[in-house]
Amino acid sequence: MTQFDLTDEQREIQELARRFTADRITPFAAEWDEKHIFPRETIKAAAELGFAAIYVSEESGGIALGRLEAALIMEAMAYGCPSTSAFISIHNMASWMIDRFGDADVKGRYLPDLVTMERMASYCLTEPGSGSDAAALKTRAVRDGDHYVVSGSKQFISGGGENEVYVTMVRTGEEGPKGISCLVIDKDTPGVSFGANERKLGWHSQPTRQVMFDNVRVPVANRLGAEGEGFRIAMMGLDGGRLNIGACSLGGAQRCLDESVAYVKDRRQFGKAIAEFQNTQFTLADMATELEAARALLYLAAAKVTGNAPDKTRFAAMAKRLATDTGSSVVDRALQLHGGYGYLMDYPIERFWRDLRVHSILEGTNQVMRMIVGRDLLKD
Ligand code: FAD
Ligand code: 2MC
Repeated sequence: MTQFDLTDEQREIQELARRFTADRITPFAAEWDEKHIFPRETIKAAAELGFAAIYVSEESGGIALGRLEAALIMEAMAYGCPSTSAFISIHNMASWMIDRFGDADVKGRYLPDLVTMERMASYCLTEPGSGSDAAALKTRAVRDGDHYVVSGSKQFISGGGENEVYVTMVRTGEEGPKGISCLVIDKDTPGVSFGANERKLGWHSQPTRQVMFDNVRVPVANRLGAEGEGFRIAMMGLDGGRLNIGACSLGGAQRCLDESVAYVKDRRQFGKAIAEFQNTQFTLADMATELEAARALLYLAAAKVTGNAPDKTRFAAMAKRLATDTGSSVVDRALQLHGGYGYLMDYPIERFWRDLRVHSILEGTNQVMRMIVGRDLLKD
């Protein structure tokens, strides 16, 4: 039985994240959403708990936990604000890539500030012409002595303009995945500029901008891994990122389920609490069942990524697909159970509905997730 349960240490970390969320996130999230406030101080406070470097090694200042622990933390924080939780997840992904693939020099120059969130990191893969087909990216890095000269643009970059560090996939060689390398680029390097903050349906607590590179000189020493390894590094980062995005959907959906359980007991129509209608009970039952099933798969996938299992990428894709689609479907039913009030900003449901919707699109669309799973099933 124990293999299906969390350990005491995992429960402690979950409890820590839940307390942090209740104190520092939940009371403020509606205002961040409405006024488009980026809660930098709150995010830095999360770093004090180690949440900026969850699976960064201890030698580099991280807390060196596994992917299940990361999912528990993301899930707990998303109970208050999925957008803020996901922002912290992306920072974790970029920081892990530096720790895992950087040499001692680059780690020493970046990680001390990233683990405390003195500096924050973005992940730059998508371009205007290449989203799902990420290996078609065109941003060029041409070698010039001990520098690369980088030109091109990245689209939809979370934290763009706000963050100090950009872990960026660039083309140093041939077309396709083998010609891609990964560079760490500072915000204040001459030639780096940003587009306008995108106007979005949700994820209002963090900015999304285009990042432009115009002959930006980046030291060769800022490359992670070897030339041509960038695509694999980017994909390995996403194995963990996708788990976290799925966990953000689980946390947001759990909040809406809990809100619904309270609401239906209180709201009366036709002379009784709406909780007494069988439709209400069956709807809640399905929401809870589907959420638990998605959670079980996500935790299993997280254990596989921690354990470097051969099928980890397939499981991360399956879990991201199921958790994000289920999360949105649960929140949609929560909104329906709230009737017209669910549509109002006086209740939190519509915010979660908007925030979770993008989880089926970013870090690989759910069609791309099916592509990864389908290809893996048919590979032999
Ligand atoms: P497309 O690739 O143009 O897809 C359009 C549609 O076609 C989708 O439904 C897709 O599933 C479908 N499709 C495409 N190819 C296939 C296929 N072979 N088979 C079946 N269907 C297919 N990117 C970053 O690098 N860093 C970030 O920080 C980041 N943050 C983001 C934040 C937000 C708010 C958003 C909206 C996006 C962010 N992204 C980021 C980009 C995100 O990863 C992409 O939007 C996503 O990968 C999809 O790419 P696209 O938008 O170009 O859509
Ligand atoms: N781990 C390690 N290596 C991997 C890997 C993984 N998870 N996935 C792919 N690779 C390797 C793969 O093994 C291959 O190497 P080799 O030929 O040596 O075997 C190489 O990478 C190329 O892989 P594919 O042949 O599968 O590449 P293809 O171009 O066909 O498609 C696809 C890859 C569609 C899966 C990839 O382009 C993809 O994930 N697209 C979605 C893009 C995406 O997720 N964007 C998210 C942006 S970040 C974001 O949204 C945020 C909010 C931060």
